[in-house]
Amino acid sequence: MADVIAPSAPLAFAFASLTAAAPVRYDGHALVRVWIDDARELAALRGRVDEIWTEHPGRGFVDARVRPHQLAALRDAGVAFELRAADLQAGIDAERERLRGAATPTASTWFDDFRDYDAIMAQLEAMAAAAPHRVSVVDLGASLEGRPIRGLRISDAPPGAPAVLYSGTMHAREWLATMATMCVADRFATADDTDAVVTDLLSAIEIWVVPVINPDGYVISWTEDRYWRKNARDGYGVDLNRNWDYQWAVVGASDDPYAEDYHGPAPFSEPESSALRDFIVARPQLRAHIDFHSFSQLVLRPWGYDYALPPDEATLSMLGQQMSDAMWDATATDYASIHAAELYPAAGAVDDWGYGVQGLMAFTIELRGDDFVVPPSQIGPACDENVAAALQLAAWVRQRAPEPPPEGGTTGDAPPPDHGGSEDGGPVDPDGGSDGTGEPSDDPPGADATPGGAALPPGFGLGHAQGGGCRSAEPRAPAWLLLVPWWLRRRRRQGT
Ligand code: 0X9
Ligand code: ZN
Repeated sequence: MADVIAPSAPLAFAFASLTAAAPVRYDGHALVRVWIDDARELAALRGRVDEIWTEHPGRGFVDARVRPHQLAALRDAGVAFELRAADLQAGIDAERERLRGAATPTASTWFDDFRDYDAIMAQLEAMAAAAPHRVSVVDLGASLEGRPIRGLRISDAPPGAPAVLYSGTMHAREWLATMATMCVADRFATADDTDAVVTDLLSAIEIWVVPVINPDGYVISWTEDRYWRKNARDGYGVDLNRNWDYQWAVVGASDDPYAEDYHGPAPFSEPESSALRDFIVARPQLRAHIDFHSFSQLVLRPWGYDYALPPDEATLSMLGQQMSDAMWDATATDYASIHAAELYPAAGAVDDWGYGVQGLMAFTIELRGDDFVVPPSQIGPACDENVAAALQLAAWVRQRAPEPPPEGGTTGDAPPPDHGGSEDGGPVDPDGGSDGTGEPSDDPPGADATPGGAALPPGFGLGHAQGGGCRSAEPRAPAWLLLVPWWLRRRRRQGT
């Protein structure tokens, strides 16, 4: 997986959340990097490790967490590996110690380190209080344990203007993704008149940000088990990114409640996924979505449940590559733009539902890093590159939005609520057709669609191959230009 799943792993996790007193420990658990040549080798490795954390399409390195006896067994079996971390608990302890000693953050130090659920909720309130004309708090509902799932609307445009959604923390332990989502909110919420790019975006479109979709899981990862991934369902948890009602459970998801990719008893069985679904359905003005995860440095686009090309492949691949290019321009960090299924086929994720049912240009971005525990020095660059991606996608929505009324003019009617980013976007049949026959749709959602349903072999690398062509298709604002005003303001705030 970015974090994939050994079926044997999660008993420790289940036990952990039932016994809230002592946090789960990972003493002697190691992080190993193993070179994999093919799917057969990957399957063999799965049986030898506790949990695979990163996977890449085709040949390449796989990072896995192993228990002490598994490390010894790998050595005995002559498996060649690189020991990346000998004791994961040491990293967890150091992080906990650092966070315990941290001073209460101020406005200028808020992004200097990771923040817990309460701090994030308070920061959302603070952002709204600081710019009430532009920023408002929205409640999507409550988690299983009753915590609010909260977000922001950031816009100067009339309600119902074309909109983009940025979300994070579907998976609890992916703290860098939480912070990057907050950075996106901060970039939009704190823009002043000198920030022409964001000011223009906000004049015409709505920005919605939901940084913590899985509040209970996030709290568990702070208090009980640093590597908790799922929600808090009955001590074992449901993987919220396998719980969406599009090709639910067909592949890459487990029916074992103790598996890390447990899909739940039914689609939308969980209040957290249902809350985000209801939020999206109630806002037909949404055109595009990024769900932030970590880690593997990837821009993933539909489909994730199958290697078939989506009807809007041309648009999705162009946008994915534009975001990848913007990220490279921001920090010289390479995020490969690929189909989600190329990482590994997995169904029931929010991106496939967002695109397949709602017609959104829906992406999953897997952030940088080689562990879920990363030094806080990673927050700045992760923010820079992901804010660049977020602005890139927003610019695409902006290009299709009606011009805002002139200063002092009437606001006019809200734009018509059509679905999706592409002009005639709409629901896509799970089988690739709109008539239930399983045939490719005659009437695909995207104006620039390629034929749907063409099966591709795994690891075909289309994202890379097609990427260059996108640049000429749609001009892209240079990422460094987009980041300049923010960087200037940040320096001002920090007094440097
Ligand atoms: O497996 C996931 O849910 C995501 N990776 S993670 O390591 N953060 O868990 C990737 C989801 C990609 N989208 C689809 N497969 N549809
Ligand atoms: Zn994730």
